[in-house]
Amino acid sequence: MMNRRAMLGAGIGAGAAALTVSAGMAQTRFRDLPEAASTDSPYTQIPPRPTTGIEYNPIVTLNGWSLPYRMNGNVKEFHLVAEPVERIMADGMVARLWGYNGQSTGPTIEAIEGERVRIYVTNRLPEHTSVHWHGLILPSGMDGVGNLSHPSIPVGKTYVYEFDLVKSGTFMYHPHADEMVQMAMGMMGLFIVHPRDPAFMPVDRDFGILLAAYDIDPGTYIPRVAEMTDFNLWTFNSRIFPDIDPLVVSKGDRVRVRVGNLTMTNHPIHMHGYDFEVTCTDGGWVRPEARWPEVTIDIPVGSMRAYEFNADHVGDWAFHCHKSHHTMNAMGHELPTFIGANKARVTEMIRKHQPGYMPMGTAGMADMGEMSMEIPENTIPMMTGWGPFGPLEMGGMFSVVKVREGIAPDDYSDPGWYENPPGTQAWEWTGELPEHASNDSPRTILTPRGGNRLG
Ligand SMILES: [Cu+2]
Repeated sequence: MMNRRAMLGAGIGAGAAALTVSAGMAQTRFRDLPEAASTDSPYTQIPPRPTTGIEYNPIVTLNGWSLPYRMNGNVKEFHLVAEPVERIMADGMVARLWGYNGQSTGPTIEAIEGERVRIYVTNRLPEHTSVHWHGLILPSGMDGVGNLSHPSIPVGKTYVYEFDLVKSGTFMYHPHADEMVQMAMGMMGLFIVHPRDPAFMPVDRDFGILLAAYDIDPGTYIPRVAEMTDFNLWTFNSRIFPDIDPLVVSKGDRVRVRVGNLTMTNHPIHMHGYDFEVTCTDGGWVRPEARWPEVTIDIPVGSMRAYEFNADHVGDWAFHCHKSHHTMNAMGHELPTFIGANKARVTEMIRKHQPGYMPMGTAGMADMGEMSMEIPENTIPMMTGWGPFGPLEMGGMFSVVKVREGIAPDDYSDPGWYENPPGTQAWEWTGELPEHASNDSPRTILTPRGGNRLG
């Protein structure tokens, strides 16, 4: 197990190795494999900031972590282990997946533009694999398409990939061997290359999310790998709401959110409270004159989008996929519609045999968010998770961006729910306007032109 302190230790160790090399002791080159770090924690682990060499702001992988490295001469070395893992998708639900170094999604690989990386990949799966470095520019034989770029990595063997990072940006890694199965089982990770010039596109907070979809029947543990469209678990980094960590931000921060999609459908990722611009794709940085404002970024299949915003608006802002079925957990899609149906008589009849029977869905399905129905073990209700005022009726690809004043630079701990200042929260109409609803608000200076005015 690798806790945050151990991560820091690994980072400091790596820094010390780099220091040794720069002191002219390159003859102490390692000839053994780098240690394969592993974690069983599904919580966000904040990577340490670099202590030597080029400065960069590490990415925070939501409910994930960054792979420790060591310097071997001037080469940055990583050790990825492809293996079966257990992922706690939410409290009360474990998925038996395939991943890397103890987790699915795998750890984020972080390096710097201009560096040479050497990535040892050990295959502990029951079948061959390979690793494709999605979006990176590299020699053909390093591209990781099994039996096209190089022989697939047999069970029990370690292969070495080595290449120069010729550009900075937002990339991914995933198998290109029995791809349908291996990606449906959760094999994927982020690969972030930081700019060599720390003054290029700097941000205060940088979040990383990979979208993954699974089809795990209620009461079971292993994804149905042949499913093409009807998935029932829509995840950020193989984690589902209500147990996806919030994106914690300090007011005034420049924030980047990088989202990659390795599911079988597109995901329109929507963030409330802000407008923003895509600044990077897996093809590279977007020139300023080529950007346009958005509030929802569609992430196509097999693509990455990074967007940025200035965190000027404090509050709790929903952040989610806008496909409403993707903010649900363990959903069956054969549910009949009962809206408007009168179930009184049938309820009476069923209760003779099953006294606890609850008729549902006759006024919509929101009642499912509140009731705790009996569900199979290892299954999370379809909509769950509570906010400060009641159930959120959400699951799946949903989290909250929490913007507050004065959060310390490396603090990502949950600040709790936002308390709306007096007069800034929707209120119940009781027949007259309260005092705070002044008609002399300076905001009304901007009178709309044209129609749409009532009376
Ligand atoms: Cu979606």
